[in-house]
Amino acid sequence: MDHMFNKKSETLPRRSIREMQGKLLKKTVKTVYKQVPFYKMKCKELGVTPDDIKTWEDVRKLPFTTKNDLRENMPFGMLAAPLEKCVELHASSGTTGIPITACYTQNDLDVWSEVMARCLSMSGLTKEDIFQNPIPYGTFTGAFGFHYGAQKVGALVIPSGKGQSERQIKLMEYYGTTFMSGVASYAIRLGQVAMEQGIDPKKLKVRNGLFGAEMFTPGLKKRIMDTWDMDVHDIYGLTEMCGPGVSTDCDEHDGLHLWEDHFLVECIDPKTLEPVDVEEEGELVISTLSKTGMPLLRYRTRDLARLYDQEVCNCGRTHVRHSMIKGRSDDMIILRGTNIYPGQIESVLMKHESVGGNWRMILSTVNSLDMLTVELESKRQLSQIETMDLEERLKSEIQSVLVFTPRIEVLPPNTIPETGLKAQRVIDKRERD
Ligand code: DLL
Repeated sequence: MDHMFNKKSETLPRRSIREMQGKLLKKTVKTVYKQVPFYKMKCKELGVTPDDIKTWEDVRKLPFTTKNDLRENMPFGMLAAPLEKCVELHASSGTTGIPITACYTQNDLDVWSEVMARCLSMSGLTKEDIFQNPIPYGTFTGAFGFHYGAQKVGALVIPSGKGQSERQIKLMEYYGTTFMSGVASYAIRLGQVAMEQGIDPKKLKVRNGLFGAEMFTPGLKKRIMDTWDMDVHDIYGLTEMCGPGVSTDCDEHDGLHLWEDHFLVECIDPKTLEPVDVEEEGELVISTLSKTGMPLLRYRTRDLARLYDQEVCNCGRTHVRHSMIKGRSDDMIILRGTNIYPGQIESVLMKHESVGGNWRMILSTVNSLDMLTVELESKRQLSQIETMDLEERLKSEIQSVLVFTPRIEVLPPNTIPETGLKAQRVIDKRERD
């Protein structure tokens, strides 16, 4: 059963949430207008001043912020507080160019711990839990966010870091870990490593897990639940906002509650930049309402999701829910004129009991034509006949989704190389003109 860490805030009447958002937004705009040259310039271009912001709906008068805007002002140009007020720095993994750097004031760390404590409690964490945190401690926000939040709940935190998977399993066995955090694909990897060591993950004491940081279909979620015999919750967040802690799904498992007393979310059509209708898919755009280190206005996350109608959820929380993240708008691949999201492939793969959790798509050019090869690990070593049978079935099922036939390669367990923090689902080797 989930538990509310901060019942008063989590069940605020909607009207109070909206009033609060209006006030906090106005305060944030006032600060960035004064302290951040980038925002002063952008607001002037649009002819908007802090006095124009009266209610939450006035957010639409404000300028957007893109990842590129951040890059151009990195590392410290977007700060609204002087560096001497900042006490911690985090940065995104920066696979493409300049890392996005965020500096936190003590206030920001307090807010982060609070929203993480809410997310963790919502996923079942209590002070009786032994909480293992198999995420690298470093500039990536993951480990510290979970660490601060779990301590705030009062759980016993094992800061095990990432890597050394055999050791992670030993720690779980030795200390009797009951709750695990992490990057979704790593939970699968750990399960396999346990089995290779002759330990059935189900026999360990881990009963709850909170995972995120990457695309994570219901199929993969179920796979983790079955492997570990645990309940799994999904947590969303990004370095620009705080790191993990923006939203999580409650026990209803019907959307992720986004903490509206700290974040103001919109859902827009990435082409027209206009709001989409309720329940319609669009890009999440988020403004921070309580940050003092690097507050952001209308940050374009590039993450695609749907915002649900704002009725009260059965769990009692009043904060808006969004669907799981379908993927990033820049994850979409165009292959022979067809738009593909990696999630579509994952959904097909995870329906098959004999498919393991690790997989990737390799795009190549053969005779001037785009080619898709889906590489996947089987859960256990398969015979030649079983392999051929699985390949044939996957070929036709994926073809019915994509309209053309991919090549399928079934590999033995644990053969797809680890790619660092997050799984790399797409490898594009296509020749460009
Ligand atoms: O990944 C923060 C985080 C750490 C979230 C641990 C959850 C757990 P970044 O490295 O800045 O921060 O990457 C943020 O990851 O814009 C999404 O595209 C993706 N992402 C994060 N959580 C989810 C999720 C962390 N639950 C980017 N589902 C975001 C799908 C997610 N994608």
